[in-house]
Amino acid sequence: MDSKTADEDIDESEEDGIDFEEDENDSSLDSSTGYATSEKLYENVQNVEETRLTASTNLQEELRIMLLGATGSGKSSTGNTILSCSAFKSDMQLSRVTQFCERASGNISGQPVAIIDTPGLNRIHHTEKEVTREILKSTSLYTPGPHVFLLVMPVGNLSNDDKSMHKLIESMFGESIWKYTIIVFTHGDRLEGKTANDVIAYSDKELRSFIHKCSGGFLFFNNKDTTNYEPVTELLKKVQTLVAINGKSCYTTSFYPASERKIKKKMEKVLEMRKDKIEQQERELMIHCKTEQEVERKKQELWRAEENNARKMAENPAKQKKMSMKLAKRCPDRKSSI
Ligand SMILES: Nc1nc2c(ncn2[C@@H]2O[C@H](COP(=O)(O)OP(=O)(O)O)[C@@H](O)[C@H]2O)c(=O)[nH]1
Ligand SMILES: [Mg+2]
Repeated sequence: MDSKTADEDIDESEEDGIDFEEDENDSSLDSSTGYATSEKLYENVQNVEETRLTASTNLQEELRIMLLGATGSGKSSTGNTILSCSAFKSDMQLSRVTQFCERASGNISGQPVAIIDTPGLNRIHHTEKEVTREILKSTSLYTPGPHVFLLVMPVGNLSNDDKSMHKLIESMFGESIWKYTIIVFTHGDRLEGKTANDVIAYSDKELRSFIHKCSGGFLFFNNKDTTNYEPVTELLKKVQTLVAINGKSCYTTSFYPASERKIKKKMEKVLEMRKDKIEQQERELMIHCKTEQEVERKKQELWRAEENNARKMAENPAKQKKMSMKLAKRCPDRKSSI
């Protein structure tokens, strides 16, 4: 495999005279958002693991549900409870927790669902930024976007970590995210005979105001009791109600805060510019790898590296400026911005 870094290649791309100018009429850009369409950018990408658990013959639209929350909050277990099988790794052993977004499909009482599990939004495995990147990337990957986010947290009052995580979520996804959010309190086995509503009624004010913010309300899951399917059917009803309240729309990347949208636009431009190089590297993988699985794994690695580099370029105005100036010298007639 070509061992050149994306940065080195980008310098070469300049030699090739790649145009950094923004083209508003580019047909690869979504006309409403101005971003490159995900179909265009990710047409050959499969950088998340997809597990088809149930061959669904149902023609109903699949509901896309994305799990968010801290490491150890019970996201993967909740995904498994919903799908009634061990689709996601769930463990407190750090080496086994989810590092990348993963998707698994199944159905709830005949309704097709796709669950997207995500790495924890706290700094155990990765830096916060890397996790943020991974989640944002996969949000745009599952076009047009999730119908619902499940914010998974163990039952209890809000800690300072919870509050800063909520701030992080809002800065990543914009305030609109709360319109698409249902809170799932895990460890329902701790209720000790109290009703879920009583637990919330006697919880502190901050938790109750946070629940107010989330349009989908809350429910409790006991992931240790796999014999009780009732919470899962209750969840489906809540998801369907929320989808109705949102006019059957789903969360899209157009809700990203302006700063994130700007980065994303630049990032997609860099990836678009590098498309030929990436495709060339993909062809080389096909020659050098022994099995299809190896090709897929290497492709995932390649895309992760490319996207991380594109993000770094997009986030680093100094580097962009350097690139633009180089280009301007080479091609003085061009408006050089990415
Ligand atoms: N008692 C109890 N344990 C749970 C529940 N949900 C998750 N756990 C445990 O909490 C730990 C972390 O769960 P996991 O799903 O891996 O969390 P994630 O990091 O958010 O994906 C695991 O040991 C689970 O078995 C629950 O409802 N009740
Ligand atoms: Mg997990």
